[in-house]
Amino acid sequence: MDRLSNFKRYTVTSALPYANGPVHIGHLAGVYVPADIFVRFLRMNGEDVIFIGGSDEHGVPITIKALRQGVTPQEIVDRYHGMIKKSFEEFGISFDIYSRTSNKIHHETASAFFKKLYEDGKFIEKVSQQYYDEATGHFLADRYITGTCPHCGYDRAYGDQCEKCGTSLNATDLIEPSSVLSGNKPVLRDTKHWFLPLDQYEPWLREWILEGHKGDWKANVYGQCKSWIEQGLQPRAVTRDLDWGVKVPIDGADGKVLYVWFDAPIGYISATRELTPEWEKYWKDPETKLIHFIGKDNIVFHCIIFPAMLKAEGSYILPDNVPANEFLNLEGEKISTSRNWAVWLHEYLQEFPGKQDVLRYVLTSNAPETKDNDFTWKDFQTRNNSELVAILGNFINRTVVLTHKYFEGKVPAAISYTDADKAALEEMRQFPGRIATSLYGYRFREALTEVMNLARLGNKYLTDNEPWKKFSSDPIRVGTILNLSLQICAQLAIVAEPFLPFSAAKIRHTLNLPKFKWEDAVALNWLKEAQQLNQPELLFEKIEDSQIQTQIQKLLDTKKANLEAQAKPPVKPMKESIQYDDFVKMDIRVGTILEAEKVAKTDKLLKLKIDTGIDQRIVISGIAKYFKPEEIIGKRVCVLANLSPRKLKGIDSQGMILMAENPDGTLFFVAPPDDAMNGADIK
Ligand code: B3M
Ligand code: ZN
Repeated sequence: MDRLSNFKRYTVTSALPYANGPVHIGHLAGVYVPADIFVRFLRMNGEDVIFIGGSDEHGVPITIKALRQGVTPQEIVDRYHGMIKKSFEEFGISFDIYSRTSNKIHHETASAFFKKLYEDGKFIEKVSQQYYDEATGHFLADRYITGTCPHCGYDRAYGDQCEKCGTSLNATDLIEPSSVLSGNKPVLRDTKHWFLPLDQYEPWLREWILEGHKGDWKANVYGQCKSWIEQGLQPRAVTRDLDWGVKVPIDGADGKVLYVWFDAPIGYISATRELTPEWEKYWKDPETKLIHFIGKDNIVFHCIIFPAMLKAEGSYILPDNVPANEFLNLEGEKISTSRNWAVWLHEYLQEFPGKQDVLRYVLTSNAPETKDNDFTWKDFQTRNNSELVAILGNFINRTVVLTHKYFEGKVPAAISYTDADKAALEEMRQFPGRIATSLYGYRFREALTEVMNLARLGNKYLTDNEPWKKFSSDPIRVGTILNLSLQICAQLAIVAEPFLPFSAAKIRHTLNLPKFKWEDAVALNWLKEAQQLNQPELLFEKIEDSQIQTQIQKLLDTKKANLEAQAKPPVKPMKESIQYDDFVKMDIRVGTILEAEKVAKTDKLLKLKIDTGIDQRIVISGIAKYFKPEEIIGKRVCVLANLSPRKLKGIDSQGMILMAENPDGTLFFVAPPDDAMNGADIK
């Protein structure tokens, strides 16, 4: 067991969620609830532990969202960072710090890290060809480019990763790439970047992971690392041509920032620096155990790339374990922020106020620890009603109510134990150790099952002994039965604390107990004779079919909305912003089409004679595929009048007609209002 190895302290990190949307049950189940259980457990053991979290505020998902909404990336991250932080607080995720990567301290830390590697000659500098969108003038990094995954054929893979098969990609690997900005096929252009030569770290990674962590890292994590290493590692660019992120801190790198996956994990270090001046002992002392809680799509970054960065830097410790989870699906489908297929934490709390522990419970007992799992509302209801209410809540409530009924709420004495009592006590002694073993092995579901088994033991003990039938004939025996039952309640308050912190606090309050250490859980004598109990608090309540039906209906509505949205092709993203002066340079007039005819030898062009109010002039327009000449004579139009004349098929075209194009390609004249005269100035 891990505990036997000599560690003085723990640094526990949890993936930094992108601040481009609120957090949902998938985040909680995959990363934050298991990390929180682990940390609460370590704290109860008196360990020196820090629990690090924060928002990842760089990266293309954020700039794309900003672009789509026509706001700045800073506005996006400000909006979501606050929301995410609040959700974590509300669910009792007990971070020692929840920071953010747009902080100054992070920019400084990431910059210095890059600089050190740069000065130590750890990078290779390469001019390479990267996709460039000629229409918008951008290099297309990562998610700015989509195409078909060369590994699995998924047709919406991104330039950095295929979300279907999980493979990490370079944009040039994509088949049929297209720009997210314009939809155009991008071209290759030269650009200089800095690469971490992962290939050079391969022998070391083999030894450190494939030999050193065989059997101790989870099979899903080890397996992914193995397949990565065996596919052969390539140098990886750690900079990007973008303007949102940590600026590359060297000369000649204008317009370039650190790749988000270079800066984000350094965010764990920055947050620790922000938390404590003693940050170095949490990152540089070999007696510190570093553990990263993440989801499976982050494995390569935390097991291969970040460790290679830390190794290259030279003064840091490496992760001791990376207990990554698989994915949680929702009602049989992949959770998706963009399709709104999720249970959002802030909405859950509006609909199930005070029920944080219910969700923590359901997500842990159904955690995707070894394979993808499914969250269903039916299962949520069943686990609440037949486990939390019927087993845990019921046992504690019955015991406390009976103590109030027979002994005025004072803990009765245990006078003499029967053999069955002794067996129950012996069983109780086993639980804390068993639960701890599961927790040290990152098997949180198994650990929680044991907690519930302790409550089952309590229920069975009460049912077997039937104190309610014996009080008039043998109150002394009833006292012993309730004393023992109350000790089980107290033990539950201790061992449930990492999993169900809100309920554990209620149980402690009912029993009038302080917060105990984990080692106290084997003592079995927390409650002293005649100690006064409080009235029982409501721990869990039944969830009705109608509540579940509401949730299911909400998902059906989402599905319907998605289908409707799918039928509509997406609106083109906005172009880059311009100045007012750029706009007023255009002279746009209301006009009328007087004559229209096809231009000979083309099937695209129409020759139009237009009355612009200023003059009558010829405009050649590429609309022949959409309109017949005879249909448009007399049409009122808007004309860009001061566009320099251009020769098309030997004819001088003097201006341009404004058209509106739907995402599906259908085309319309921009029609001026009836009252506007020819020559009216559009502004
Ligand atoms: N923001 C990706 C994610 O949310 C990324 C994690 C960073 S951890 C350093 O899945
Ligand atoms: Zn793929």
